[in-house]
Amino acid sequence: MTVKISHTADIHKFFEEAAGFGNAEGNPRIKSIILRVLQDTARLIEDLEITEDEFWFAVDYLNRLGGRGEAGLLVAGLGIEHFLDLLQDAKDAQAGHTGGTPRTIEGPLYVAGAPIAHGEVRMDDGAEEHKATVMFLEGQVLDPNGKPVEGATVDLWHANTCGTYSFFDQSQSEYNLRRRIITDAEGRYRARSIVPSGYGCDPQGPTQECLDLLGRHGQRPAHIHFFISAPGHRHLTTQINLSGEKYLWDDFAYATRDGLVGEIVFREDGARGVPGRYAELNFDFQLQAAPEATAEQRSSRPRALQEI
Ligand code: MBD
Ligand code: FE
Repeated sequence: MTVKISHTADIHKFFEEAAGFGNAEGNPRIKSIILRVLQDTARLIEDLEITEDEFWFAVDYLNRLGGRGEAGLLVAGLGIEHFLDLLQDAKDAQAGHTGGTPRTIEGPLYVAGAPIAHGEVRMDDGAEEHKATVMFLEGQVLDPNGKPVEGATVDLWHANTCGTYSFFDQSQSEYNLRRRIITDAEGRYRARSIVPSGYGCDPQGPTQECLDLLGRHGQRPAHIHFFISAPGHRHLTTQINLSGEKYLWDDFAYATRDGLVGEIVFREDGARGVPGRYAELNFDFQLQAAPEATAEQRSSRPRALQEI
C-alpha cells in the first residue's frame, strides 16, 4: 500500500506553521487560503502520485506562464473564469437577482481609460480599411422595466481582423477598437467599427502548451466585450458572440451563452454610404437594479492602464 501522510496531525501542524498560524502578524484571510492550498496540494501529490519530475515541471510551467503574462488566459481556458460566472448566477438566483442580459467573462484583454464619446463613435483607426468589413453596431441600454437608460456607459472592446487587441498587440494604435460610449436620451449607443476575427492563443505560449496536453484548441469565436454601467444599476460584464462563427459553441474560454449571440447581417446595398459589403449588428442590453451601491462598480481585478 502507498504511504499517505497528508492527513496526519503532524503534517497538519506543519502546514499551519508554514501558513503563518504560529504568528500574530500578516493577514488572517490569506493565512486560511494558503493553508488550504498547501493541504490540497499535498493531498493531490499523494492521491495522484505526482512524481518529482511532474512537480518541478509544474513549478517551471508557472514561471513560464507568469513570464509571458498568460495567467489570466489560462484561467479563462480552463473554464475557471466561466465557473465564477456560474457561481455568481447561482448566488443571484438564490437572492432573487434575476433577469436582464446574462453576464459572461471579461477575459484578460481589457484596457482601462478608453476614449469617451457621446451617443456614437468610430472605433477603428482605419489601418485595416482595405481588408476589414465595416461593422455598424448599435442598440439600447434598458432598465429592468424595458425603459431606455440615458447616460449609461457602454465600455466596449474587440479584436481586429487578425484576432488581436490593441495594447497587447503593439502594432495597433493606442485604444484602437476600444471606446466608452455614453448612451443618448433614447438609451442608444452607436459604433462604426470593423468586423472582428476570433482570437487564438499564441501557439508558442504556455496556455496553448497546456491545452495541447489536454487535446484542446485555443480558439474563440469572433466577439465583442462590454462593460455596461449606469447609476442605480448593477454593473454588467458581458460579450456579444457573433452568429455564423465556427467556434461559436466551441469556445475555448466557454464565454458564449444563450442570449449572447449577436445576429450579424451582411449587406451590400450602399445604404450606409459604404462602398461594397458591410455588416450590421443590433444588440440591446438590459440591466438589473443595483441591490446596493457597490454593485454599480466592476470588480477591482488588476487591469492594464488602470485609471488614476
Ligand atoms: C480573448 O479575446 C478573450 O475574450 C478571452 C476570454 C480569452 C482570450 C482572448
Ligand atoms: Fe476577447
